Amino acid sequence: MTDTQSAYQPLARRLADGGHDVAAIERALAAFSVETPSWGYGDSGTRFGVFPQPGRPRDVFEKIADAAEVHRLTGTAPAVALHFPWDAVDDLGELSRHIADSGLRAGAVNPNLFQDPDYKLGSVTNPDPGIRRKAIEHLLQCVQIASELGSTAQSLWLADGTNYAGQDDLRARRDRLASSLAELYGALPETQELLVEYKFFEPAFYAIDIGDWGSALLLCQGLGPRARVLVDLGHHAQGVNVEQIVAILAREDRLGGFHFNNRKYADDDLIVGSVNPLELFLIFTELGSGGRPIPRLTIDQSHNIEAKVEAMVLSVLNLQESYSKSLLIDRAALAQAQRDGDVLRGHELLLDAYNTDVRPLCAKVREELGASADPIGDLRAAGYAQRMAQQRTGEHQATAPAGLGVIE
Ligand code: RM4
Ligand code: MN
Ligand code: MN
Repeated sequence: MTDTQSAYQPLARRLADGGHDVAAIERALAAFSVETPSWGYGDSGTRFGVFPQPGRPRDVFEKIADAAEVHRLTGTAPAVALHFPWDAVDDLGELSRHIADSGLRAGAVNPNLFQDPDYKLGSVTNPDPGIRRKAIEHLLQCVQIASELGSTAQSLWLADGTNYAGQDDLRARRDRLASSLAELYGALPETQELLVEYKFFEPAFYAIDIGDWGSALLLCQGLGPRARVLVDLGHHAQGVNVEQIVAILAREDRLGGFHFNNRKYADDDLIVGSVNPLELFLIFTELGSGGRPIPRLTIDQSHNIEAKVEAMVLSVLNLQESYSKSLLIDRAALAQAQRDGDVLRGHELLLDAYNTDVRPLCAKVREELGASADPIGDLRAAGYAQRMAQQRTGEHQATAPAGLGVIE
């Protein structure tokens, strides 16, 4: 018996004895998929400095190679989200072929409206119509890029906002925002959706133009059915109940997906599940209630001091494990406890699932997908990071500047 089987069999038996349909759980796990971000493989740091890692990718093609390694090991990360102009290339056809040849597909396209000096007072909300036009043209160009890459989403986060009361008219900014996004939405082909991401702070200090899920939702409702809200786990005030936001958005059919990461203090972009694994499980618990398909799940992290590919593998594993725990919830018993008004029975049922060690189950499913039972062990044993450090020397294409780890 292999190691995987000897740990798996008692778990599978226990689950089956407890009334679980183990085969159905495994099918759901095998279908689970996550997008990893091209920008999570490249240079990043804090506003105080960047620590370049040997072996980090020099361009988008090498970022795709790292993403392919993560998928090879986990079997669960078949798509890579892209960021423009960071990932701009001369020949999109070549990029598209490289993505496909690497066994991947293009994930969401993320326009970048936060670095050009013209956007100092805002991009699509800017009081200057010429600058608004420039921002809208970038968004329209990203729609084209997504079409050429076969991507099915625009994923938009704006840094727009004001620093002082009186700096600009808040309602006029909202009008400009709504009409700019309406132009973008009008240009979206049927095959693409628009994800609108909110964040309550940074980089503006007074009024953020899309600061919370409610203002994102209102925009989406004004745009049309293919506009949905994207929840980034680092973009709320401390203590906010993110899983409740998930429930509310899902009920309105406006939950577009996630940017997964974890934080201790602000938008720290640490490895998902590393700080608050219970919150992550409760988010998956909400996703599994109500019978809607799982929305787009993307990692949005900044690996400043940790080994980048290993960090991404660990993130995918944390997501896979958290999701599989949510599949173990006895939903019928939970509904009964809720009908009975039995406060702690429902809570215990969640904890039963959360406290199950699902690692053998995930390992078995990964093996069946042709991936690895022990992805981190295999990554280290194969010396991927060392090999890349030898191969990837010389010039690096500029991407995220110093400071992005904090401002994002
Ligand atoms: C933002 C936000 C976006 C990400 C950029 C890099 O804060 O989280 O999703 O695309 O940073
Ligand atoms: Mn994000
Ligand atoms: Mn962020």
